[in-house]
Amino acid sequence: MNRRLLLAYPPYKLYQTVPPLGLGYLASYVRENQEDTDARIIDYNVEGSLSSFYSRNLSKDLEPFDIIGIGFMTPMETEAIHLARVAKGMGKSVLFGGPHASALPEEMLSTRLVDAVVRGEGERTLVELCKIWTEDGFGDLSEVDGVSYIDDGSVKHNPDRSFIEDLDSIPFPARDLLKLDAYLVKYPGLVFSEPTVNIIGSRGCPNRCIFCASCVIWRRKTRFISPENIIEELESVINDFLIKHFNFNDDTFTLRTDNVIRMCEMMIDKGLDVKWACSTRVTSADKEMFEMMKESGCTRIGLGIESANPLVLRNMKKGITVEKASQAVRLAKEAGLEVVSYFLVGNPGENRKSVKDNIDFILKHELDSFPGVVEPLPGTELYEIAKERGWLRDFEWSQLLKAEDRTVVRTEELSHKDVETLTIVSKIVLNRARRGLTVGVGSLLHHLSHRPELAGRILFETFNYYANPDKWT
Ligand code: B12
Ligand code: SF4
Repeated sequence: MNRRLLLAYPPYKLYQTVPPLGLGYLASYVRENQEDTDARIIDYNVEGSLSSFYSRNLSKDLEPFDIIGIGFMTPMETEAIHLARVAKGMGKSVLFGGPHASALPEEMLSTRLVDAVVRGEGERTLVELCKIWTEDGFGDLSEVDGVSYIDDGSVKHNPDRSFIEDLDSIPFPARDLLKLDAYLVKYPGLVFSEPTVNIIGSRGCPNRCIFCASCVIWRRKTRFISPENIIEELESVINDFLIKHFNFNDDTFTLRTDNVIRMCEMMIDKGLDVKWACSTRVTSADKEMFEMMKESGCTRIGLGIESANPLVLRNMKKGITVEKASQAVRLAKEAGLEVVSYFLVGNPGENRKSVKDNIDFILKHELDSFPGVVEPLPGTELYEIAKERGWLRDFEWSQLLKAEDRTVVRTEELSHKDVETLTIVSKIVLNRARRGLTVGVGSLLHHLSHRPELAGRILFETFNYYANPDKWT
């Protein structure tokens, strides 16, 4: 029987966004493996503003479909539930997937708006669900690995779905179902100012950083797409969409140096003439690889450093050292790559001294980085630690990562307000140092007006920093 599947991505208030690749993969996999199912995608991030989502006639969007599959991250929970409520009200079958629902299947099912939560990798599970769908809804869910559902009033969690071993066997994401142009109009200049496509070369990360939720979906197993397959995907994007700028969205793109070097060689040999960027860990920094990357068109690399304090790095189980981070920045810069790095404030062990270490590191290495607050995402070790130690404020999941510099987690030495204040002061100080006095003062005024309740603290800490930076500990 013919089924109509809508994969929907709720809106999220972020200054920039990119197409949801996960939904693109699901759609292409269904298209290839379940011919009687017509899959479509709506990303509400490019369909209007966050507020217009609530006034929009969603029933009109959902009407043509039988199954509504909603993928989302934690800050989008409220909007995902709103969409599910409209869909259920119309008698549709509703599925939740993605990192938030995978971490909290019971909570999601307790809304009674969802037929099943698809945990982890979704392609094969979704195809099986489409197979058992009839006009009466999903049939027997008990045999479908990777789903949680309610049976006879109680929640059932079927065994985890095994991973697709050969990632090359998954068709390229259905970019034809995504309004690629809309992202470029609404969110220009995400990585490059030219039209850019996001792409991945691997799934999963083997590391154990306590704040990271990648493991919720990928369970710390890493699989790689072959360099040949990546090149084929790049060529297909160049041919189909005339786009030659790419941003690799992998957790740790350079985990396999040999794969990266092979991919770069092919890019050069084929004269692809692309520009690209990626993110990785400082532990996989390699001179030869960085040089090849540069030669093949890579202009920018993101490094997850997170902290320049040894104790905080140890506590967050980052598995890197400050020295290694310095070396990676140096190697990347020597190869001619622009370095973007990420720093977090509020992991266990954080105090004034460790925040100052971050500022010193960023200044010493002339990085254009601004620390952000860490948030306890569901399914992470940080959430468990913070809960056990009583470090969490009362909060709703949908609040997380919604507003800049707001956190619900404290540390041994820093209160919630301290974590927020020190993050803001880091930004002011770094703006002043890297971009000049006017920008520094502008940054101070901006934060004072946005956080009037923290104004006294911000002024006090900023004054203290400049009075004697070396004693700001
Ligand atoms: C690239 C990326 C981004 C990009 C692009 C996001 C996008 N629109 O796709 C950018 C930089 C914009 C981004 C932003 C954010 N991100 Co992000 N992001 C990632 C990253 C590194 C890769 C995502 C990806 O493409 N994966 C590849 C595809 C194949 O996997 P997938 O999307 O998970 O989809 C699969 C399954 O989840 C499942 N599935 C997903 N949806 C559905 C729906 C249905 C119906 C079904 C059946 C299955 C299903 O099947 C898919 C195929 O197997 C992940 C980490 C990771 N490794 O997954 C973090 C991650 C998803 N991001 C995260 C977060 C927190 C954010 C932000 C909230 C951060 C912030 N400061 O605001 C924002 C949210 C913005 C937004 N609305 O998009 C967290 C999410 C945790 C959580 N509990 O929500 C992750 C896990 C990072 C982490 N290490 O903790 N992100
Ligand atoms: S290295 Fe990156 S992706 Fe891997 S666990 Fe740590 S933060 Fe997550």
